[in-house]
Amino acid sequence: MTVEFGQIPNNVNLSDDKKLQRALLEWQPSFLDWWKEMGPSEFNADNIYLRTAVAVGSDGWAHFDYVKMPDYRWGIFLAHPDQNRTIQFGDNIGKPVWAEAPGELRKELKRIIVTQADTEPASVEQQRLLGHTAPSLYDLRNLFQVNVEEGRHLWAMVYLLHQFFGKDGREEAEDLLVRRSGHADSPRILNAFNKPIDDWLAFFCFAMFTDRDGKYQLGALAESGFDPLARTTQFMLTEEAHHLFVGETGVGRVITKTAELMKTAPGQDARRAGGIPLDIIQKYINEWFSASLDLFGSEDSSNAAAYFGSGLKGRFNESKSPRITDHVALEGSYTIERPVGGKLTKDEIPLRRAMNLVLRDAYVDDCQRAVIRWNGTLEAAGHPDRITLPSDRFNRQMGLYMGMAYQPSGELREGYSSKADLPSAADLAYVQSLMVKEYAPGKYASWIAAPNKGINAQAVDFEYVKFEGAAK
Ligand code: BYC
Repeated sequence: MTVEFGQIPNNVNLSDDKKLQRALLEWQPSFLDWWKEMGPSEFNADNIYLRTAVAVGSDGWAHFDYVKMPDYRWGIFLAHPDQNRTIQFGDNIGKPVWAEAPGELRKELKRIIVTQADTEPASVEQQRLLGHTAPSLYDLRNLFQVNVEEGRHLWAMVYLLHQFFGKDGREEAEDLLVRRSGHADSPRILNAFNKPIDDWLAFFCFAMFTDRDGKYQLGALAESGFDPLARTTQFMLTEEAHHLFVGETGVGRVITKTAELMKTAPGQDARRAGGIPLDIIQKYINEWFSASLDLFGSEDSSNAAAYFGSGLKGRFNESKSPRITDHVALEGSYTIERPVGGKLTKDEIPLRRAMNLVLRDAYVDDCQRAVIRWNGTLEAAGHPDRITLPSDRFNRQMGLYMGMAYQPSGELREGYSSKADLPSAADLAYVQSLMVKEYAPGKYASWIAAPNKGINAQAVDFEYVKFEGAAK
């Protein structure tokens, strides 16, 4: 059931909980100030065709209407409780799930929630200026949908901090609005969220690869023995699917257009027909895939073992996948390739210590599926070129291969710098030169194909944004 409390739609009985009400009402103005300062610049007066969650059921979570972004109702929704739910993995397997944060796990839980929470406003900050160069109204609307939902996900995490972590939680919630993406003194916690996203190809790669880390991290937290976290992240995942769609189809539409332009452009050079050449697309993929692998943490991690052992963070689909049969994971091992003296040496580590890697493997398979689909487009267009994912050793800033000279092929080459296979200043400048806004309904910029279908069964030339304000 959904209950309105002021402007905060929720299914957490907010109207009965005076203390929580007070805390959230104190935080709300700071959030709105942050949104106005750091959210999409200059579009706050425009009417955007947005999906708003007004309840968790199938009839309520996808309500579409024109909304001005500052009026978006950032609600707090948890998936329905399962009264008989027990912990599904680790040392506490079979015990009832926790309705409160257990004292001995409080520090770790808070750290996981703060890390998750921090990514949500960070991504909005990274994408702040993109609206000015949107390749279509359809894409502009999708950007804003992603932005407001990241805002809602921040609310979801802030609810957990306020409700279960007392004064510490309230302080952390304030700090979430103080750190800034890319700030020299007060940056966001995880590296990928401090990288600039200055053009739409970077945005699509971010939504494809970095948001997809979100899917897997949220999926692992949806298994948590801390029930409020599990239920919060379960509902976040329903919204996350659209973000991944925006990323995967966004990169796909760029490739489709490039393949089309290569057919007619002189020398098959998409650039000469206003498109983005495949080698630049590949470099963007190299950049965002490798940065997103870093988000899984170290391949060999005592933190990951502790989170799994205590029941805080499981594997993706831990309780649902028929392929996972051992939920204690004290006996298995995982063979990693450790770089020793310039060579890769096989090393068996206890399975629990490899939980970041197990989660990452599922992620990489998912990314590979999208790459196969993109390559299908190239094949159908008769082009021999193919997109590939770089090796997991390429361009790493975290873990076993951090700072080493591995090429995208996975080979080590002395003197090699990953810069050679990342977008150069000239590549970035070229892509930037294509970033010109296209705000006429049904029109798409030169470098991207129109989508196959519109949003919520609307046409691709639907007026997804009605301009009222300065941005027009
Ligand atoms: N950058 O044992 P280790 C999303 C730190 S995306 C900087 O290797 P652990 C979204 C780590 O904190 C999903 N520092 O890693 C997407 C630790 O520090 P301490 C976000 C890093 O702890 C798009 C040290 O290195 N959610 O939702 O097993 C748009 C060694 O740690 C990084 C989560 O991440 C890094 N990349 O795993 C919007 C879930 N990686 O303890 C939203 C919550 C590690 O030495 N987070 N470090 O000070 C976690 O579960 C874990 O903290 C991590 C790291 C998976 C991130």
